[in-house]
Amino acid sequence: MSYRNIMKIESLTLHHISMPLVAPFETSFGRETERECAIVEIKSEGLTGWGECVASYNPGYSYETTGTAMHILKDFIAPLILGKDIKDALDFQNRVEGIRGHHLAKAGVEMALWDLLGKREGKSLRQLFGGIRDKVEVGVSVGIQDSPEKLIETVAGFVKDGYARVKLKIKPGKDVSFAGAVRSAFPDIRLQVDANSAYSMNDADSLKPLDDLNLLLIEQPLFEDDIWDHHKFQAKFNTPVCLDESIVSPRHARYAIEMKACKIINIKAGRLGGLSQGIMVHDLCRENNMPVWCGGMLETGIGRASNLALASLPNFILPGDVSASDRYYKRDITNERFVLNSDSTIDVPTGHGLGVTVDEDALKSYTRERVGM
Ligand code: OSB
Ligand code: MG
Repeated sequence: MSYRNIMKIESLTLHHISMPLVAPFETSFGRETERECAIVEIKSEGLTGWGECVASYNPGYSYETTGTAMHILKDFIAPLILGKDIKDALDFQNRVEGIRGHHLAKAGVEMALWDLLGKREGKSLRQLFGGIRDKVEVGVSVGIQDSPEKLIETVAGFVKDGYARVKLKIKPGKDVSFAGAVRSAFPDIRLQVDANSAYSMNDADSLKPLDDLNLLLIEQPLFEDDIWDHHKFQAKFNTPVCLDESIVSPRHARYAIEMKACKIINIKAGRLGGLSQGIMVHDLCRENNMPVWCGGMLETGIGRASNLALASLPNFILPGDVSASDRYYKRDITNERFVLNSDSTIDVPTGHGLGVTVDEDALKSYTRERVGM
């Protein structure tokens, strides 16, 4: 990581946007047809940095929502950085340390600061992070469908598109039989499931048949704030447990490693409070021989660019939930669109900073509220 430059923060603009998804996305906590987020725009010495706060309209994945994030960004984070000289991501983290939680809000600003840093230094985020890959392996996260037949049909479409790894969202009643049907239809595909905290330890026995489906991992079966029961769950399963929601800081990653609560961690910079924290979790897992992969939050081209840069680090061993732009949006807010290569990879951006430019007309057309400071 680079911690050299000083940036005078001259203005901060928040764009609360809502974008139609190409298809509804259903998880154990709800169904989305529109994706909301807050885009952060920071101006400093003639440059503009962009960031994406991935909080969505409802508190289903995280307690944060786009609404709470707008509030925390405007009333608490902005005053700590406006008109100030910010050295780097860690300097920013120190300044916002007194704000408890609200990691998604913090991460949106940290991303914009990285974009500015890269633009100032003439380097890509990948270069600033020390990433080793120019393209990263990716998969697709498939929402819950009405029937196993519909799920197989949806998965078949993505396999045809070239995705070599598929993640199935599961919930009670749509788990073992749905995943089993996909496994039978696609015996060789790399397959994994994500429960988004829909179960408790009482369900472990009924989920046990998942162990026979040759899955890469079972993601976040239990409560979003739990680590200990995941240890007990992991002890019952041969399939690696992967934690998403439960790992909200490098400290929590250490707890999970020490408690043997999982064998894999899904890294999302938003959930952890910023890209710097994502890199720390990556480094900690690497030292402990625990593979990681890059999670997704249905990002726009801005967040997608940052995920690709992060996933270029060496211990991102499993394919990420970073699919091509056309899997999410007909019209994105970046001029650049990300496409799937024939080997199920996506190229890591090479331009300065995030390496993407914003389509201001598209941004405006999706904006519900704009707050300039
Ligand atoms: O748990 O990984 C998750 C989307 C929203 C909230 C939580 C999750 C997800 C995904 C989508 O799985 C991954 C993607 O961006 O394609
Ligand atoms: Mg998840």
